[in-house]
Amino acid sequence: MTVQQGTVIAVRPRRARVRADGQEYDCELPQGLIRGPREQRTLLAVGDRVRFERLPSGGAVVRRLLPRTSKVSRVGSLRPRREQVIAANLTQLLALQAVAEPRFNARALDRLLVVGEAGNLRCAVVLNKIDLSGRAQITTALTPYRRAGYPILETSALTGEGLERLRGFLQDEVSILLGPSGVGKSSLLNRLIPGLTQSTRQISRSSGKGRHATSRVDHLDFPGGGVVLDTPGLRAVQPWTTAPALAGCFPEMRDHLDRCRFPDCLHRAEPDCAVRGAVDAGAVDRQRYEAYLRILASLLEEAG
Ligand SMILES: Nc1nc2c(ncn2[C@@H]2O[C@H](COP(=O)(O)OP(=O)(O)O)[C@@H](O)[C@H]2O)c(=O)[nH]1
Ligand SMILES: [Mg+2]
Ligand SMILES: [Zn+2]
Repeated sequence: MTVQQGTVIAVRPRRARVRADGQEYDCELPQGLIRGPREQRTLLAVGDRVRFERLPSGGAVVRRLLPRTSKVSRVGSLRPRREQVIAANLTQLLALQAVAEPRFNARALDRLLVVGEAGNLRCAVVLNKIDLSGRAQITTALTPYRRAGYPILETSALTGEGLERLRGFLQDEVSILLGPSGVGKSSLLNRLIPGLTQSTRQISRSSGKGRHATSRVDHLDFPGGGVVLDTPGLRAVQPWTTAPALAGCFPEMRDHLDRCRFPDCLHRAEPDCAVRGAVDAGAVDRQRYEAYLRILASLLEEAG
């Protein structure tokens, strides 16, 4: 029996594909890593590091999940409220939006950035489809994010503009690409990774929403070093965090948090709130503060 350490590169209901020393193993999971007799869902996520054992029979079994350094985590769709880890041990999250097709969605972007911050990831924004008309307007709409300190990468998978900067961003990092279906995640990766043929889909004209061309997290080696995870479109993401921790997920608010009068201030209507002071003084964008309030309300409601 040999016990080895490896990285999960794909998950299925009761199994995980684990890579170790350039080899891949199809592993069974112990009961402790499967949630619920009904759901039969693995508690492992792509990127997880595990200890696994190769059996004399030729099979393999995961024995232990090793601690995560970071994660991309949301509230699962099933009740009761539970954490759904989408990926683990990443260095950065790239939140994608498009100039159009699908329409720019600031609220989706706000939530994805909170997911990244809550999961201990460096975050950046990618604005794709800059070849389409309306670019200037969306670039302006991204000003609050730029001011919050997020790098903004503007790209076109169609013309190739901005791809070298994106390549530099992905090089030697472990990144996840998140954003609504149809913004061009797979198209960008197809251009950056030679030989890659991730399926891409035309956006259906009627709904304006991209169809789900991918249904899982794809673990892709980046040429020259690094890993990129391609994902299907995530719509209404509820970040896995708590109301008191939420303000810490807005980098531009962090510096002000210890100056509120009340240590448990949620920065709504409390007197002497330093965050609201910073909003009034223009140091924190009002739009981002409103995003904070919206997500806070949804967290409080669901905890309710
Ligand atoms: N005009 C334009 N179309 C793009 C661009 N990137 C992707 N597309 C198109 O948008 C559609 C969705 O792309 P896809 O890569 O599947 O998006 P994903 O769902 O985020 O992976 C496809 O029809 C692509 O050809 C771009 O930069 N400009
Ligand atoms: Mg895709
Ligand atoms: Zn406050």
